[in-house]
Amino acid sequence: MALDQETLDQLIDTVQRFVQERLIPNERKVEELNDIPPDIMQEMKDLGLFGLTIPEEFGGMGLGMEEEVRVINEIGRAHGSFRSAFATTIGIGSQGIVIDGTDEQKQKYLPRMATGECIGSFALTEPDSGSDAASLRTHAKKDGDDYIINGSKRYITNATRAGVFTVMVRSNPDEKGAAGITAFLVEAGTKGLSIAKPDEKLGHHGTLTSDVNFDDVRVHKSAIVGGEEGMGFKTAMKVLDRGRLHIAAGSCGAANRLIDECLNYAIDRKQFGQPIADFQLVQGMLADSKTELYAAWCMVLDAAQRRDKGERITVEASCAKYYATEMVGRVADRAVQIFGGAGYITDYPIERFYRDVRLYRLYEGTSQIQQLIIARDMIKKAREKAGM
Ligand code: COS
Repeated sequence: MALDQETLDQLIDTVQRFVQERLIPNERKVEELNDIPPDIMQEMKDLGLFGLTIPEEFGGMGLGMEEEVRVINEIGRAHGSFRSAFATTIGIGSQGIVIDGTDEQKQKYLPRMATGECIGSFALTEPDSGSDAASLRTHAKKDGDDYIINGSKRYITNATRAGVFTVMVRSNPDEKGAAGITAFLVEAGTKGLSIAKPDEKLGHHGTLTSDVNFDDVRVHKSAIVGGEEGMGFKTAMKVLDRGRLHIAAGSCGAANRLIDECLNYAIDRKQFGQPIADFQLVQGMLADSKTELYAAWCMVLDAAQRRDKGERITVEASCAKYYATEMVGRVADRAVQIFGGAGYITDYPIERFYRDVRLYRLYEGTSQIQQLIIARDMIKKAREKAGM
């Protein structure tokens, strides 16, 4: 734990108030603008949200995993795009540098990331490489002390806002798998780097994702994360271990909000002469949502605590992400059911959550990729045990 209990409680309390007083009242504005209102973006920076996980020596709060999931659980109550605006900077866009970066890279980027001045973005996915991340084709050719990068990345969150991208690139054309991949830090504005117009999406309006194209982009070898070629895939996977728990925590936050919305509505709404909360079929839905949320949150906390103890939590992060993101999908579906027609119109936040939480089962590894990671590890261990 980076913070003592009292300081953590104060942080959670501040975030809760910020969510209630600033983020939730501005949710509709995010939908209207398809962007985060500039004053809210500034307030998120002032609160230190862009530095939550950046080590203290570089100006951040240096939160451990448990502390991070507790904060993200609160932020997750609001429109998902508020979280997403700073999530790449505290997560997949900075953690490669935090975990594997050189001292020089940490000094160069982390202090500006912690203040939100430099937004971090993570570029792994490509038009022909999604779940099979190790098959990526964006490539780098060595030219003296430089590398020249060519290729294209897809669905890159915060690309238009980014100051620096962690880009996974094939630096060894003879090595078709994970071992040929190197992570480079490429700054926005570098000649040859272009960002396409943001994608139009089912949900998460206000989160801007785009293609990022590399056309003879020249970077110095000092831009290699950690300075060593061929380590990029492992860096990406380590970053995703943490990122998947973050998404699981955000899913729990969204489920918490949905359940509160359902309770308020069910107590208020009367049919057949009584509040619908008094009908057992509605109670069944409320109870199922509460139970599944409790299970997901226990998984998230356990995995986070294990990571803070130094355990490798690849499997636990996948279990938590898989369960929590599927759980919030079911909770959102029940919420639409409890709200009835009101759950389908934009006057209430339910239809938006229903669309937004669908994304959680896709990014940072689909549910099927999580299943694959979990089962592969089970089978490997069973074979080892059997001496096979
Ligand atoms: N931490 C550290 N190292 C890891 C790791 C982790 N979590 N996961 C894998 N590695 C290492 C492996 O140990 C292996 O190293 P060795 O070759 O030294 O043994 C190497 O990385 C390759 O791993 P693996 O063989 O498991 O790679 P696969 O190509 O089979 O792919 C999956 C593994 C499917 C898990 C990976 O491609 C994946 O996560 N896909 C989904 C991608 C994703 O989440 N995309 C979302 C985009 S980001 S929003």
